Amino acid sequence: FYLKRNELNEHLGKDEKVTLGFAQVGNESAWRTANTDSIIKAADHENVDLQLKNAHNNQEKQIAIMREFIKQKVDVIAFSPLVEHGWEEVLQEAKNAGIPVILSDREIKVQDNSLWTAFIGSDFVEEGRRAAQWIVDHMESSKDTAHIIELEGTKNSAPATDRKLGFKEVLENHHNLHIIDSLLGDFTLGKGKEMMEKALQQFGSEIDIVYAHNDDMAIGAIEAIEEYGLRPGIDIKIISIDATNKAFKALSTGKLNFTVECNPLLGPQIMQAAKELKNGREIPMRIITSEETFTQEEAKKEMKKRNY
Ligand code: GZL
Repeated sequence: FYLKRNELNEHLGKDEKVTLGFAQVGNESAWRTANTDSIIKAADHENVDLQLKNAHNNQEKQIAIMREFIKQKVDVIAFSPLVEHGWEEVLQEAKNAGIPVILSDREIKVQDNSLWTAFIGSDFVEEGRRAAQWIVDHMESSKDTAHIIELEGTKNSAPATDRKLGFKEVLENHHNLHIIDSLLGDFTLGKGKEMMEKALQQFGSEIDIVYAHNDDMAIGAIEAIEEYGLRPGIDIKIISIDATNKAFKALSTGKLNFTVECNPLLGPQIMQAAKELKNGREIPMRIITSEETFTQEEAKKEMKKRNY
């Protein structure tokens, strides 16, 4: 009788070394830095041959990197898609080459979901709901109106689309909460600051709350609010998502009011999935990471335990 090589290895309890091509979206935020570190560390720890390339927030570049991996005949491709659309062609090429694809941290919208094998990341709609729920729970009275500025992440990316959706879903039941403007901050501190400056020029002290889709844009908004002469966290409340140490610092100084965690430490799960796929084992289609939320009080305790 004949055992396929990988079955023989499995039988002997020896998995074959995996070559994983990872097309990282960019280095736009502190979250991304922690995510990339986690992937590199986990590959090293799991003895995975990792080829990680950075697409610098450019979809054409990300597709070109994936094509390189197909040419190199890597065992598995993983990527964090910059935006939700435009992946059919390169994913079909990977499928034709027999290379399974893991979606890391961000999902995509394709007609044929057999073009990707697994998604490892968070529920962004829930993150948006949690951000809005904090506002609802902290309004003096449900009669008070609140004017909200939304700083959106990268346009058409899954986190921006879904965090917007989840936030709006909660606001639908609270007509006293109004988003008076949504501006594109592209998940970066610089752009977040620039958009907040614009919002302050237009609305000034009429703004009660800022909802930033990530901590980096929230920090940018804090700088803009201070330069404008108002007190962030007091005159204008600020809520963000990610829970990186930037947020914990701002929470502990009272300049940020709340942050919703989005876990960047996906490396171990990605390596595990890649090894399962390489050795012909099935893996679940969706692996959602667990997450918390942090107030100013909770931040003071939590920040000692975190290293990103
Ligand atoms: C979320 C991730 C987002 C982070 C941002 O999983 O895709 O992209 O929230 C990062 O900080 O830029």
